[in-house]
Amino acid sequence: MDDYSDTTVIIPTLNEEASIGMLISRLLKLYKGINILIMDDGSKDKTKNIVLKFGSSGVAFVDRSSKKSIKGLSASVIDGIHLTRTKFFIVMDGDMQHPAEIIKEMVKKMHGGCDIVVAVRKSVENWALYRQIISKSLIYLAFAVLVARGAARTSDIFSGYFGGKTSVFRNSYKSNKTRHVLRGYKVLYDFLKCFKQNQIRIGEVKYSFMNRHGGKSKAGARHVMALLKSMAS
Ligand SMILES: Nc1nc2c(ncn2[C@@H]2O[C@H](COP(=O)(O)OP(=O)(O)OP(=O)(O)O)[C@@H](O)[C@H]2O)c(=O)[nH]1
Ligand SMILES: [Mg+2]
Repeated sequence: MDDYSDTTVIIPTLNEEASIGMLISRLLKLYKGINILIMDDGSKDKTKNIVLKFGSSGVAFVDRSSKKSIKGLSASVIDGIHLTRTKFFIVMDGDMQHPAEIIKEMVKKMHGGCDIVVAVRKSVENWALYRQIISKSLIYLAFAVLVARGAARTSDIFSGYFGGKTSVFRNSYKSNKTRHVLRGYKVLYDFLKCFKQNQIRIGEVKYSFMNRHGGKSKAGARHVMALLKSMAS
């Protein structure tokens, strides 16, 4: 069995009691030595209790609710990247929409020299038509912004499932802090726009996006506004 102790899986959470326990068990079972970092923004359900039951065996829970720092998905991921103690990290959702099985391939690509590895969605199942139209238009616009700036790109610029070399992301953030929309949702996009196209090596792994396993979606109109701000900064 391969050893995954050089990788940390960062999982931002907000009320994910329906799936977080199952997801952590799955990661620990599949990947020997893996580190898991739960970045929680003050879940009001049992998320915290469930995570703490795993003890300190490679699973850490960060309660951001008491912190004065900005709350948000991007803010939580960026904090997680700074708390990561391993050479590599992977960000994934806590609602089982991101299949844990492909982490093996993602880590392989990072070991092979990729600075960033993006899990690329093959299909989005069961999305309402209006959500598909809005999503497609925003993708074209955001992609065009990257092309116009000669910035790095990949076939799924809005993927929430990605990873990379911890040092590469930390250094980029240090030089581009003000370009990150911390309350936003598109943390990968904020990083891509800060790299030049030939500056970094990007790898891709394909997967099918699944429906949420219980819990509620937090995606909404305010995140579209945050994204427009991202494109402009
Ligand atoms: N820490 C933190 N996590 C968040 C926040 N908003 C969402 N999350 C988590 O980020 C992940 C993605 O959020 P989702 O609501 O599933 O977003 P989505 O996958 O685009 O939307 P659905 O397809 O409807 O599930 C989940 O693990 C959420 O619990 C937040 O403000 N802070
Ligand atoms: Mg989700």
